[in-house]
Amino acid sequence: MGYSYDRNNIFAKILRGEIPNETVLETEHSLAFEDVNPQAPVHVLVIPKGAYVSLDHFTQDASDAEIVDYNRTIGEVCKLTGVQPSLGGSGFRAIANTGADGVQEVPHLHVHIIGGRVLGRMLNKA
Ligand code: DGP
Repeated sequence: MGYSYDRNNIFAKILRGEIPNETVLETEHSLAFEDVNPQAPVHVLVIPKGAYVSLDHFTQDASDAEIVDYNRTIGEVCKLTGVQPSLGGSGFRAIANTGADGVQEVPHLHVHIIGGRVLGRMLNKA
């Protein structure tokens, strides 16, 4: 079963400029913007511009240029938002919810960069 990308998902609309966003950083292959429903003082979403459903889709099918750009963008967001420990920040969590068990709401790869407060343990016991 291959990957099926929904061109009408919300992040595809953001990339086409049909829905506004608060951009943190834009590069050739990636866009970082504020989450509309922040869970912490820092909550930025980083997405590739390409049509990738999930992290596994992206890491298997994206070009080397896209993968490098995307990872560098994540790093740059950590700097720009002040969460990077090596620059005096208090750390962060990077989350890529995927599929049904991962409770992914928007079917376009996004990494959440969340910080600015102590985030607690990684998972609650179900
Ligand atoms: P996830 O559960 O990992 O698929 O998280 C989706 C995130 O996307 C959630 O934190 C809220 C955010 N989100 C949903 N719609 C919009 C939108 O229209 N604009 C922005 N900036 N964020 C959105």
